[in-house]
Amino acid sequence: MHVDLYEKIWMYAAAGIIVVFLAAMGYTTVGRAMQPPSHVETIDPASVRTDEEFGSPGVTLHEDGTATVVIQAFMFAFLPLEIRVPRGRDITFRMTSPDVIHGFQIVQTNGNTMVVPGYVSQFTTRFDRAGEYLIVCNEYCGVGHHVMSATLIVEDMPGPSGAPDETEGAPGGTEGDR
Ligand SMILES: [Cu+2]
Repeated sequence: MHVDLYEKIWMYAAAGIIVVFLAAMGYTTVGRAMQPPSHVETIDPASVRTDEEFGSPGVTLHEDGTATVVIQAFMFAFLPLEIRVPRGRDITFRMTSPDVIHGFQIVQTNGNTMVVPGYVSQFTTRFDRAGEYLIVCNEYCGVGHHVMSATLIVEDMPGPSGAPDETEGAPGGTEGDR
């Protein structure tokens, strides 16, 4: 079958683009550890504000030094507005929405997830650099979308009781985050 030269060029170009897209997905998933929150946990959106866990969002520090952050994402803010977590430890973020779909992105880190009403989004990451990070909503959610932000403060905190602090001796942290 005869295929015109220009037709061939476009066919190869289209196939090449698909290969590039798949390679980019593979690289960000495996190389940069960007994965969608994988577990499925449901919650009634109408009961989020009175829920035992999500009704009182905040940071819980655990005895082993890790922390859990419970967050409510709603039109048009995050609760809590300011989140303080320890540097160099596993931080688990748990969040849900009582209204529409929001995004939760900790700028310049791999902390990024959709927040879908009816579901609990969860991911665990750690921050090696102390300082202030901006959290934004990256899913358009209504007229106040552009003001929907919060602050993450990563700071050195005393290590878990009885165990030596593994982050000691590395002030300022290593470059970038995992
Ligand atoms: Cu939003």
